[in-house]
Order: sequence, then structure tokens, then C-alpha cells
Amino acid sequence: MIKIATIAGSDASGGAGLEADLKTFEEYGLYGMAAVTVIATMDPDHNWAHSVFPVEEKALRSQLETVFTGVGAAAAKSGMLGTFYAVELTREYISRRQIRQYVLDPVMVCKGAGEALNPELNQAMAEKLLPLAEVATPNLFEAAQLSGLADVSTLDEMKEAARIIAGKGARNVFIKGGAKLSGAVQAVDLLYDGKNFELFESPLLKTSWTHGAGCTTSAAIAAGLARGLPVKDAVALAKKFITRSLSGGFALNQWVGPGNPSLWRSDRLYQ
Ligand code: PXL
Repeated sequence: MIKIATIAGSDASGGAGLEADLKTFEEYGLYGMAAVTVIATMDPDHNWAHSVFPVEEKALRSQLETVFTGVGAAAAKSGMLGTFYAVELTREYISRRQIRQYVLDPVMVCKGAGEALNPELNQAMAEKLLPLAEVATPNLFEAAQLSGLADVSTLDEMKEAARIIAGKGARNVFIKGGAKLSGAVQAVDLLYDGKNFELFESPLLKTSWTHGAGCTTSAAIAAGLARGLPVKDAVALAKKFITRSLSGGFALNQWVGPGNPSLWRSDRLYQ
């Protein structure tokens, strides 16, 4: 059995965070493990306002010890880290355990959640984690933050951001969320391997139910790497996986809805 780990927040609503990661790992036939960094909750009495409760440092270290020392993982991803110690502990365990197949999803803010951004934490993530990443998977906003560009909203700006982020140490940069490019007619995501650019295009889906799409995509890339795929193939498969998942997006309530990653499996079972 191939083992894989996520270091991420718990999304109590189940669509994003480590819940999305574990569902994705399962679809790839892997054994998933999780170290919880923060617990995110949403308030139905206040317009689904997010709260984030950090898991204490000792408890996080203890989970990382269980996962990486006690078991071991062929690949790992990180998502919402939420605290400086979570960034530092992630660095420590990924480097100490020499996890080469590490995907950094530099989660900075949840969709629709107006919570205060923490630029210092983003800086720490860039300095400590980009140099370890086989693939970094920022969305357009995160790409702007990591690169220092004022705005990333055109394909040229995506390329420039990818170059800068690769310059900070990520071996590959996959900028996702190109569905939001100005004037987008396709969902265009961009992979940069330090030398060449490759575009991954899919039809724009008209859906609001995209909660957890970023988490799912980065988990799928990590899962592909765990299975031994080259980066390009892992990204191409992840793009297919998320596109299929989003085609079956559904509402949880009036505020939010995730994709349906299990469509991938039912396609195979029932075709
Ligand atoms: O989608 C970003 C995200 C990541 N991780 C956790 C989340 C969210 C958004 O809600 O709750 C734990």
C-alpha cells in the first residue's frame, strides 16, 4: 500500500481541507494520513462566517511524529497551516524525513471568507517551504502574494509570477484558478518546471460549487506523484480529476458547495 500524508486544516463542512485531501487520496487508491494544523468552522447563524482554531504546537508535533516517523509517507502535501509553528514544523518534518514528493498548497484565505490575511505567515511559507516543494500550487491571489507582483490576472502575469516563485526554490510551479483570468474563455492553469511553460486548459464550468477545488487539485497532484507519475503527468491527471469532480458540484446549503470527487470512481464502476 502506498502511503501519503496531508498536513492541513480540518474543514468541518467536509468539502475542503484535509477532508478533501483524504477523499482524493482514497480515489487514487492510496492510504491517507493527516496531521491537523487548525480546525475551521463556519457559522450558519452568521452567513457562514469562518472561525479558525489552531491545534497546539505539541499536538501538531506529535501528529507529525506519528505520521512521518512512526509510519512514513511516499509523498505529502500541506494546505492551511495557520500558525508560524505549523510552517516551521512542516519544514522540519519534510526536510528531516526527506520527503521529495512534497506539494505545497500555499493556502492563504478561504473562498468567500473575509478573514484577515497574514502577510508575515505568507512570507514564512515562501522562505521555509518553497525550497522544499516538488510542486507549489498557488491560485492567482496566492501567486501574487508569493511573487510580490501587484496583480496576477493575465497569462503573462501568471508566467512572470511562476518564474519568480520558481526562483524562490519550488522545483515546479502550478498556478491554478486560471478560470478567473480576465476575459477567460477556458479554465487555463499553468505549469512551469523552471524551463518550460505548459498550459492546461479545460472548458469553463458554470458553477458556484467549487468549495475545496484548490485542496482537491493539490491533493491529486501529490497522489499522482506518490504513484510514481512524472510531475507533468500528475498535473494532467489532477486537472482531469478536478474537472470531473466540479462537473458534479452540489450545494451544501445557500452558501457553499463542493465538487464530487467520487464521480471519478463511479465513471469506472458504472460505465
Ligand atoms: O479552500 C481553502 C481551505 C483550506 N483548508 C481549510 C478550509 C478551507 C476553506 O474553507 O476550511 C481547512
